[in-house]
Amino acid sequence: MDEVYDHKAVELKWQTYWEKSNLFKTKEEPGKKKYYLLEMFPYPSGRIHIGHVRNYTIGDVVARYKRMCGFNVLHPMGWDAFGMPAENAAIANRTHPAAWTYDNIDSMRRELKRLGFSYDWDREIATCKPEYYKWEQWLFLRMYEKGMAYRKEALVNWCDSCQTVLANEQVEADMCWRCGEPVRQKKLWQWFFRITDFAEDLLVYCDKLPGWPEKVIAMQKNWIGKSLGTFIKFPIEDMDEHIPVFTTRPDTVFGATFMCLAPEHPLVKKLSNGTSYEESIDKFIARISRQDRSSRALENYEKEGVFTGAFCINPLSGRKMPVYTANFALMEYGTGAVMSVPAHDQRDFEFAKKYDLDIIIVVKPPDDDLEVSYMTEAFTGEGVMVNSGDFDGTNSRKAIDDISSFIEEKDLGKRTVNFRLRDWGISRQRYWGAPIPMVHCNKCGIVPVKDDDLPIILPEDVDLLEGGKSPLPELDYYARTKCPKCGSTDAHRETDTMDTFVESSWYFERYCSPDCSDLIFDKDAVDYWMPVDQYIGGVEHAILHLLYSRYYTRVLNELGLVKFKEPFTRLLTQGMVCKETFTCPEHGFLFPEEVNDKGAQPVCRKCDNHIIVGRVEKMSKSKKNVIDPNTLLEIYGADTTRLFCLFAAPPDRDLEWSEQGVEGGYRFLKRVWRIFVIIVDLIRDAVPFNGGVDEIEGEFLDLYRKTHHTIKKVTNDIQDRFHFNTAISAVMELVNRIYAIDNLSDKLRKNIINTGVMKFTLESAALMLSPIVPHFAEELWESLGHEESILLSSWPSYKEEVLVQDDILLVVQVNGKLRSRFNISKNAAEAVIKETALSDERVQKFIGDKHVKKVIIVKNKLVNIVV
Ligand code: ANZ
Ligand code: ZN
Repeated sequence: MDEVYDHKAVELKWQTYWEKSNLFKTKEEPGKKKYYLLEMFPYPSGRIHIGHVRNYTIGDVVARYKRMCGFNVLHPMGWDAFGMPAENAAIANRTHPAAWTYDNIDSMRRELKRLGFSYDWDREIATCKPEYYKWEQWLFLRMYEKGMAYRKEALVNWCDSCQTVLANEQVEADMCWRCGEPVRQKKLWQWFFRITDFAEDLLVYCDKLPGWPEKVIAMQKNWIGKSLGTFIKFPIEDMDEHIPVFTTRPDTVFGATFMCLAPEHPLVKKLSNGTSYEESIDKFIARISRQDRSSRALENYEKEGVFTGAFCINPLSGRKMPVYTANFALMEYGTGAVMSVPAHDQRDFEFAKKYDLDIIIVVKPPDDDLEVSYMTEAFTGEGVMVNSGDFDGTNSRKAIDDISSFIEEKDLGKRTVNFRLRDWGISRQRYWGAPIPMVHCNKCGIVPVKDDDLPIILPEDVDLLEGGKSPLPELDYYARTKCPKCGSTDAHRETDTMDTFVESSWYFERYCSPDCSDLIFDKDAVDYWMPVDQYIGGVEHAILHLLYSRYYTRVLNELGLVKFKEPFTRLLTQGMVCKETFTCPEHGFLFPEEVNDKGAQPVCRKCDNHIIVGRVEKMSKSKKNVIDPNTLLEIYGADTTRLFCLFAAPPDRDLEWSEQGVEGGYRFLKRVWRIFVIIVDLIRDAVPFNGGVDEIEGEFLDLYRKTHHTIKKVTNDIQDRFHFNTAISAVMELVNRIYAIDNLSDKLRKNIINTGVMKFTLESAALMLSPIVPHFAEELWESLGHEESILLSSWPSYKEEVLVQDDILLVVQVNGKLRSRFNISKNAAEAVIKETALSDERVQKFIGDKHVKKVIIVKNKLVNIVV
């Protein structure tokens, strides 16, 4: 063992060793318990960022830990490699998306390897490879056969000046992110997956996922959005037609004073056609079509509308209600029509105030005399029915039921269930994605590609067009094809590609048999490994990715390809990595090197103005507070970087970046290294002590007990709870205990049992550290005389009977004043008591940098520190 800890040498040595000895290779071992640990695979954007490092470190600790506990662990890594950033980068840098992507994959793979993650790299997949997306196309064909994939006309964000479809993220305040021109909604024929068929099942199973964070479950439920309500038909005046509405508040029907249709509602044009309202309606529709549909429904979005000129009749009150079209009515929800009850719905209230429409109270708050004239907002609570004919006087909650029954009896409508969830639109008018395996034939219509012709390979020999417009429709050699059914040449390929969320909805199954070439995956392998036991990733994927994955698994299940419905048994969403930002009132965000750090208040180098500091924010380039993991790897190495990510916060919480924290981690490793250097030669040949407590005494008994305690605590903290931070603290304490023994070398030389205890303690420490700082631990392990990798050892175990001891409570005084207290073994040596008292955090605060003159120990009672 070298005198000093040289992280570069140590890490290189063990990474090379692991690779050579194929230690991370996994295969199915029937009869052995499996554990599938998966972290969300990255988009190959170019470099690993600190968020990845944190995510993958957490996963790696669990993978290594489970392995030491005897599980057969699957821990794969790959690349979510299709998607728009590759296209944009390719246009900006004049390269090809494929070249850009594969380059990035190479450099990111190198970075991940430098971090020492225990991936089985033989299972690496990249979703942009034909071997991968061939099976996605194959599955698409199966879904098409079953009616699970279908085509319909739907709205997209469209930029006229770029002549292209925009993703929601590319629309900024209703404008195109590239050219700044207004975006409009345009109807295009597109492909959909019928996820709504599983809405109820996806919802029901939300309650069967105890291993998921509650907040994620809540978000999923909310997204699926099941509402129990009633359809009610409102006849249109002078027309043999009615407007159906969906309402969750049938108790308020008598208070409905006007009707709001979504601008896209077919009746809007029909009602206004040829009337004097036509022009204003058309203008309104055109304008609203430029508003982002998802924000239109938001509470604080300005509500606006226009009168169509038509009226409908309230079927219960008989009242004539003007029909409006309004931006807050959404075509995709319910029936696209809202019976507006301004007294009891806030949006309707604001709308009625703005356009001076009637407000009628039909639910009265129990102990308040509500009056329209002084209402400042809608009353949305429960109450007593008024102005509602025969229903007056009843409780409004009960009236929901009564009025629904009445409506059904009179055949005016029907109780119903409505979901917010929409079918999944998977068409992208983009180049860098998996081609949809369909052909449009002018004779036969839509014809699926034959299985034998798969994969439909995305052509790589293309020039990308400015603005992001897909080159595929213009690419004759690709787009023109023969009809698979009638052979006609009057046919062309579907040139839309699939949403990249499709690739990430089944990659975890593919990992089980990544090279399988005759099937989507090997069924036995999937049966053995799936479902994923622990999935780890960012909370930004709490809704879509996870919901789509759950849906896709149901599709596979329905097609008889897998036996389960839920892909992820347990889910951990890790917190963000945050860092302080520096802002100068004049120069905005500053890089650390632009800050003059002298004095109490940091100052901007550019203007000498004071700086507002202290805001901790998520890392982002624009805030100039990003940490490049490569810098860390260079200065401190992988083990310290990993240690910091785990030590600074529990995994599900945000982590605040701190230079001192990293330094502290590095110091701890050096401290462990030093104690090994000092004593390892004395204990290398010893047999780890494993006997009863009667055979040892004094500080070695205390150390032996402490080691068992530490093993218990670290095991409990890592297992299930993943509290790596407290686990690491426990090991730190154990190391402190070793340092507290005076004349340690002498005591080891003199007593053979002591060397056995020490060997046990050091081995346990190395084993417990090994999932966290694996290279470092391998080196310790080797220094202890082991010839095999520490990875092949078992997780240490503790004995309950060793733990039992009579603890006593000692109080600590500083200069006679009570400052702290702690528990310690009755037999603890004086040196141990002294060390524990001095290293106590609260005590340290009172010592500060004063000189410690004397430490007086009153047996079994107190410690007094004189400074
Ligand atoms: C009358 C009413 C009175 C309503 C009242 C609410 C309160 P949830 O619960 O989220 O399912 N609504 C129906 N279709 C709509 C559409 N296409 N666009 C916008 N809003 C629509 O919401 C159901 C309620 O949302 C429905 O109940 C309807 O307004 C509105 F005091 O009907 B309610
Ligand atoms: Zn044909």
